[in-house]
Amino acid sequence: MNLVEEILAGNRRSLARAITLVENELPGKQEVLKALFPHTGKAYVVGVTGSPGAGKSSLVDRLMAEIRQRGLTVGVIAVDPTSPFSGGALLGDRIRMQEHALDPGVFIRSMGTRGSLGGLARTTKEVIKVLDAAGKDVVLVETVGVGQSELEIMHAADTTVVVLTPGAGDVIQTLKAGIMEIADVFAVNKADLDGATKVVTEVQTMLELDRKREWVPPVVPTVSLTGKGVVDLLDAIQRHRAYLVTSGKLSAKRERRQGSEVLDLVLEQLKKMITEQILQSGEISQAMERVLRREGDPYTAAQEIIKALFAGWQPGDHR
Ligand SMILES: Nc1nc2c(ncn2[C@@H]2O[C@H](COP(=O)(O)OP(=O)(O)OP(=O)(O)O)[C@@H](O)[C@H]2O)c(=O)[nH]1
Ligand SMILES: [Mg+2]
Repeated sequence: MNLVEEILAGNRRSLARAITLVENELPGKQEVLKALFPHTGKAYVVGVTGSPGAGKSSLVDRLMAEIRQRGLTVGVIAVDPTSPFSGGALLGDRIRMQEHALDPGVFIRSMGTRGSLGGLARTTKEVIKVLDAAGKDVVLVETVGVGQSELEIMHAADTTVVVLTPGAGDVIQTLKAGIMEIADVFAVNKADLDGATKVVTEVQTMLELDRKREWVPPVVPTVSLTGKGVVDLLDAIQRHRAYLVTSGKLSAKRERRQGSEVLDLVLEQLKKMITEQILQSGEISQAMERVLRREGDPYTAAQEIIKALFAGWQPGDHR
């Protein structure tokens, strides 16, 4: 059996190997992704995001257990853009993995940055597909909601859970970070602490101001330390899923996602091809020299380069 067949047959070691392949851009990555693609599209993807320390990991742990209780299998991707490690090297997640090592219905993977953040978003989407093809019913993706790249990761989710806490100014911070708009469900975690009820009311009030919403995100208090509210949280996620399915929005969302994936691949490929051609063209290095000698400006140089590039452009010339 080859790697792809082993993954489809439920082999965990092969699944882990394929993810490493994808994450580290190793040879054969594209072949594996191509062969797995026809088997994707079944998993439900739930993104969990929020400020650092909001309790995302512990909440994901609880959700995972509850999903298993309901007889479904689950894959977890913990994205940590601050970590240079990957492949499950994060300590906390290694402990998690040990706890669930005997449960074949669970697969957990941590991902850190390797190269650019833009790359991390793409790799995460690819790993989601691998878990999807491997037959996981639900894929949970945890990421700190701080930057553009994390927002982009959340675009891969069918349902996005934004985790807030009674911590000072958390709602304002989240608003500023632009992750309030992407929430389909709010979890107000650490509801055992003072001020949780106030946060729930704050968010509900804010949501009421925006009456155009067809789907009003539920606001669910949770305590991930004890598991309180986690059943309600998963119910809220299920309700959102049902809403997406019955309104036809799920397939629309996924179609859009698929389209932009193809476009992204085209642009990425084009960028490589054009860069190659620019570097090969002698005219272009002359233009750059002129800029270096202050005989020409970068703007004119760029225009000249584009002109030269497309003058010699032969569609179909490449691969
Ligand atoms: N009081 C209280 N503390 C909690 C709760 N959930 C998590 N914590 C604590 O909050 C801290 C952060 O929890 P994590 O689950 O690691 O939070 P996180 O959002 O994944 O953190 P990062 O991944 O570092 O951003 C830990 O010390 C937890 O013990 C809760 O429901 N109540
Ligand atoms: Mg975490």
